[in-house]
Amino acid sequence: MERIDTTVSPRYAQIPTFMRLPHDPEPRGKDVVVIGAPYDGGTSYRPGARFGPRAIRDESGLIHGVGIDRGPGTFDLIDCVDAGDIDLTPFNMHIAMATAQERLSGLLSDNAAFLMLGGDHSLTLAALRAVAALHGPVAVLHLDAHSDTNPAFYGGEYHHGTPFRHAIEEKLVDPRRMAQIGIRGHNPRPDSLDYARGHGVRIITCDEFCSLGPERTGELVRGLVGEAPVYVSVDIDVMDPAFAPGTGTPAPGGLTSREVLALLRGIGELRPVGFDVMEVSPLYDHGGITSVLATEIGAELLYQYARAHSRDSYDSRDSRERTPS
Ligand SMILES: [Mn+2]
Repeated sequence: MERIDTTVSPRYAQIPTFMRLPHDPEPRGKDVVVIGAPYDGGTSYRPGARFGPRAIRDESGLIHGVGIDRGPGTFDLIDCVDAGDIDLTPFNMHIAMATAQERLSGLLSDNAAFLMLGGDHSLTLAALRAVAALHGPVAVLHLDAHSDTNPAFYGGEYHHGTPFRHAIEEKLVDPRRMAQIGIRGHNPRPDSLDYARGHGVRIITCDEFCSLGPERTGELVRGLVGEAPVYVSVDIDVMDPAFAPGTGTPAPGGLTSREVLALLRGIGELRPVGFDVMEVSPLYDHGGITSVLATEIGAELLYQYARAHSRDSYDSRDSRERTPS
């Protein structure tokens, strides 16, 4: 199966898969499988993230996967497909989480990695359970306005503000190799960040990020993560609502899309083993700004995976192309 050829079919035509990748519900031997997780049963405020994967796919026809001055395109380097969506019940979170974990584990037994398109952030716990079963406790690069290490709310132990607390408790992640970037705004309690910091998580608040800049933040992350397998989780609300209004819990004063994309460009120096882009709620979007950005982030993550995992071939190809013959 091939990607839809954009020189033949206009980018707004055909049934939308992510970046016009082939639809393959039973992928085998792929580098990265894109998988939608339409679910918002864990949201605490604005709903609508269940419509995220569709909106992201809709906008993603725009993206070629070949960046300016970047050498080969993403899909010249790695083999990717869109496996469609996980069928998650909207009525029972425990069933939904188990379904997500089973599907993601299944993908990892036959393929190297996945890119999950959310869906609310509660599902990242299911993703980390699947990833840790294969790789052991992973390093984490978590971009978010919120630390998502809250306690239970309204009697609910699992919701979109808790996945990383459970991940630490279940030893799915190594908190000393975990960076949370972009944290800001309002928290339920003055001590809301104590849990993460107390476990050794490096919180780089939005203010700290702005004084460090993406490059020095990237160095800091590289020092923290090293060669460990790293899971990258992007909550779209890490961006300022000016860039990403379509989300469940917007927090003004956030990062710009340029800053986030610049930061993500360092992932190719790490050893990424899985990705997600979460919390896109098209109901609150305007002109598709948030979905377009989520698309761009997903495309960047795939490219960085290609860079990280085909470093030798990439570097040789790249230098060959630059050498005048
Ligand atoms: Mn989050």
